[in-house]
Amino acid sequence: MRPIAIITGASAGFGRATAIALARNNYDVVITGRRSEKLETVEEAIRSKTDADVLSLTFDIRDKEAVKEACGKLTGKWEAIDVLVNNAGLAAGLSLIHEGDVDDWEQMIDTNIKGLLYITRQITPGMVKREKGHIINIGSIAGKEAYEMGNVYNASKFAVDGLTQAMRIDLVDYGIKVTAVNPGASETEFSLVRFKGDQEQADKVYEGFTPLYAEDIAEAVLFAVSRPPHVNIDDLVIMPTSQARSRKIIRKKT
Ligand code: NDP
Ligand code: 8X3
Repeated sequence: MRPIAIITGASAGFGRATAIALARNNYDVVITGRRSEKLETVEEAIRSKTDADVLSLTFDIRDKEAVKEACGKLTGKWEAIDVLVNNAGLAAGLSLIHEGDVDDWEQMIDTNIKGLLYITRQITPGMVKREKGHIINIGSIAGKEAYEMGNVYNASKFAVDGLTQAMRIDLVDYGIKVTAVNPGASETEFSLVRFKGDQEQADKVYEGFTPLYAEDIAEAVLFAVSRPPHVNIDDLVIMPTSQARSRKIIRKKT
């Protein structure tokens, strides 16, 4: 039987690339997100390129009841989840702390922290029962060091770092692996979302250097899940070569 992975936020970016990479490497995949039309394109890509079985679940990860209801659909062959990739997340805005938008703050906290917890709470009891499983939390360099105007996004990713450490401790008795993958600047829909659809502002983030791409992070997830049973990758920080710190990026003048 093929192992099963559930990837949150698989309609774009890292999640999409990770779902495709896992499907190419013998996993059947459950893909989640809010945009069903985007999930359909990921389903098509997986079906056309691999033999994997794929199940799309459309829900907002901030909605506790919706998460519960969606996970209730994981029956039959989909019940025994081997890998949970907690990836759904976002940054909303970039403002000094005294100028921040409280709605943006709530969106980040509700998605990056509470959403991650809601789905983890649904999926981990089965892993504990089976004494088998692997949780990959997508953190960030923003969860390792704060940067100017990062404040609440930083805090949400520091929380992911803390939760990863806590999950590792709580789940080690049950043979469950827990890994954090913490990327630096990566060109996905991330900046377009952060700047609320302002493409020009989003493009500026990646100007003059080569950022990471979604496939780079998918490969890291694949590496972590393909280690032998006695090896757990606890914490990976992956940066573009030109980025040494959050705000130390070498850019070529154009
Ligand atoms: P994208 O914007 O490309 O993808 C984000 C994914 O999260 C989408 O599939 C989106 O799906 C999903 N998502 C967002 N909000 C919700 C929600 N409320 N409910 C369900 N799904 C949601 O960004 P990335 O791929 O770059 O981001 C993935 C993760 O990586 C995030 O946690 C981000 O913080 C982190 N990260 C990103 C970095 C970067 O530079 N790009 C660097 C370090 C970490 P939909 O809109 O369909 O709901
Ligand atoms: C995304 C990377 O540096 O834009 O987590 O916060 S950064």
